[in-house]
Amino acid sequence: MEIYIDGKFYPKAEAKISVFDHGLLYGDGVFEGIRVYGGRIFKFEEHLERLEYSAKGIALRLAWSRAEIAAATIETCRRNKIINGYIRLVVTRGEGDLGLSPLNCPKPSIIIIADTIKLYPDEFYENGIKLITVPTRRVNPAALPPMVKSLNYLNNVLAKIEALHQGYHECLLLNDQGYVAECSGDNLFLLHRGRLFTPASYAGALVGITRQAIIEIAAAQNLPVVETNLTRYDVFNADESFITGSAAEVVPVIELDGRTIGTGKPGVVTGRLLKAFREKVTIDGVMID
Ligand code: PXG
Repeated sequence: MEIYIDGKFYPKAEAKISVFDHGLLYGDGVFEGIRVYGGRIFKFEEHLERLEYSAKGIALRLAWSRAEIAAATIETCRRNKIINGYIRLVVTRGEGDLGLSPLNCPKPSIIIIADTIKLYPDEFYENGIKLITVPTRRVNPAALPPMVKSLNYLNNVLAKIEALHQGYHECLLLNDQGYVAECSGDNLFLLHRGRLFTPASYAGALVGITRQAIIEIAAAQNLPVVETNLTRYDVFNADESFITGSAAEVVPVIELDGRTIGTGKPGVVTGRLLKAFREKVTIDGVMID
C-alpha cells in the first residue's frame, strides 16, 4: 500500500506524521471518507466541496486547489489499484508548537489513504439493523458545527462505545433539545405515510453525501423529502426507517430501543431506494483512469 503525504508516496510502514501535528495533539483538522465503485469515485466533487467547507468552518486555509487535491486522490487510487474501495482524505492543521494556537502551524498537511472497507455484514442489509438511543447527546452546533467533518470525533466515539456496550452496532444520538440528530457515523431517515423525513443539519446532522444521494433518488421517484425536527416518537411510529453513510450505504432499521418499526422487516420503499442507490453508484462518479 502506498500512502500520499504532502506530495510524496510512502509505503504503509513509513507513512508517518509528526507527534507535533495539531491533528494529533488537538484533533485539529478535517477529513472525508469517500467510496470507489467499479473504478469510479462516487460524488467526488461533492466530497471535495464538503472538505473545503469543513476547512473554512475551522478557519483552516487549504494550501492546494481542488484540482490538485483531486489529482493526488486519483493518483493514490491508481497506485493502489483501487477498483472498489474507500478513500480517506485527511487534512491536519500541520506541525506546530505545543499550545492550541493554529498560528504556530505554518502549513497544513494532507494525507490520502486508498484502501478497502469492511461493510456491515450482509445480514444487516437483508434483515435490517436494530438501533439504541445513547445517553451521549450530539454536540451543539454552537460548540462545534456538526456540518464540519472534523478530526474531533470523540462525541461520536463515546456514543459508539455506549452502543457497543449494550450490544448494538449503531445508535441514535439526540441533540441537546431532545430531537433526533443522527447516528454515530450515519444519517437517519424515516418513511411516514408516503413521505421521507430526515433531521436538518442544524438539528445536529452531518450533511451526508449518501443522505444527499438518497434525497436525489427520492426526488426522481416522486417521493417527497422533509427536513425537519424529529423525535423518538416519530421513529417509533414510522412505517420504515433506514440509515445512510459512505461506509454503511443504505441499511434498513427495524427497531429502536426495543420497539419494532413498521413490520419489523426491511421496508419496501427502503428496498427500492437501496436498489436505486446501488444502480446509481455504478454510473455516477469520476473514473479513476
Ligand atoms: N454522520 C456522521 C457523524 C458521519 O461520520 C455520516 C453521517 C454519513 O455521511 P456520508 O457523507 O458518508 O454519507 C458520517 C460519515 C468510518 C467512516 O471510517 C465514517 C463515515 C463515512 C465513511 C467511513 O467510520 N461517516
